[in-house]
Amino acid sequence: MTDLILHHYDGSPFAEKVRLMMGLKGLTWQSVDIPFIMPKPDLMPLTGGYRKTPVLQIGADIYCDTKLIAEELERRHPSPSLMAGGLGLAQAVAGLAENGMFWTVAGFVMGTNADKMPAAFHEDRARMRGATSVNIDRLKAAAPGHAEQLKPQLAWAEDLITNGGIFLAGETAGLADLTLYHPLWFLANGGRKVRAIMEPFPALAGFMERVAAIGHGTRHDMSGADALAIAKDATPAETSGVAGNAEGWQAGDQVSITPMDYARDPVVGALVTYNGQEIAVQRTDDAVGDVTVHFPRVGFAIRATA
Ligand SMILES: N[C@@H](CCC(=O)N[C@@H](CS)C(=O)NCC(=O)O)C(=O)O
Repeated sequence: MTDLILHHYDGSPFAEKVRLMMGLKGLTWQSVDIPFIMPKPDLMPLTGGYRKTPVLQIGADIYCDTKLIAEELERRHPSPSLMAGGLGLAQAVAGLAENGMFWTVAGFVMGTNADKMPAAFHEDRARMRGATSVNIDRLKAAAPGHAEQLKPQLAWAEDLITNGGIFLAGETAGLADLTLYHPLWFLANGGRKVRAIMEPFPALAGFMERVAAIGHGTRHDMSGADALAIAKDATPAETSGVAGNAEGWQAGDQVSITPMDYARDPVVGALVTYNGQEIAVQRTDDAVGDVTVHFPRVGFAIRATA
């Protein structure tokens, strides 16, 4: 049986990025369907509080954030490589696709479809962003502004595609393509009214077809309870340890790790990895025993708790 367990839901764009990683590498994986709003009762024992989607579980090791998931999949399953064009290209594309486009797409899709979404969804996302209340009228009124912000970014995406080859780095698909693709996929799935904004950019449609053809590898469903039992039976893998760092963190320090952008739920544990790219804590939970929760260093804050 495969040891790759992806906790995700079908509508999640960031999860689509990882499903395509599985496809690009031809991997077989277990799919645990998680709720798209809190509470996420079978996920929290694994992550210790991190709630974003997706999360990759390998035994008692839990990988948070798609940037780290990509690197971990590449480390464990190097061939075929995800890194066509290099990791730097993928991170640069992420600046446009995930820091820029994703938010304008989300604002445009949510604002345009606000009346179709359940109140619980709006409340959850407002809480996740740190807002104290939901204002549907303001969401709707902001949609045209998001659309205008999005148009130049779609033109830049079109420009990247037309100046690339079949894929951004030439003949071979890589992480940069999956990174650019998933906000476009979100937009394309947002209904006829929002999809129309892509019409002046014909290269986007061809690019999306080529990336979609990569597929998702081989997916098997698994229950959340089975995933918890697997974590409980497993032991966290050896880590690369805590290397010297300007902040002075030492192995075993009790720390909290928190996303710096949104969904700032702290994960508390003993620091076991700090290697420049990645940080990880080990923690214990009755449902899963000892688990190591891994994060990218970039974009996450570490604070001492003891
Ligand atoms: N930087 C994160 C972003 C993940 C993210 O924001 N995912 C969205 C879904 S596409 C999310 O977590 N939404 C709230 C939720 O699913 O609870 C990553 O690369 O994994």
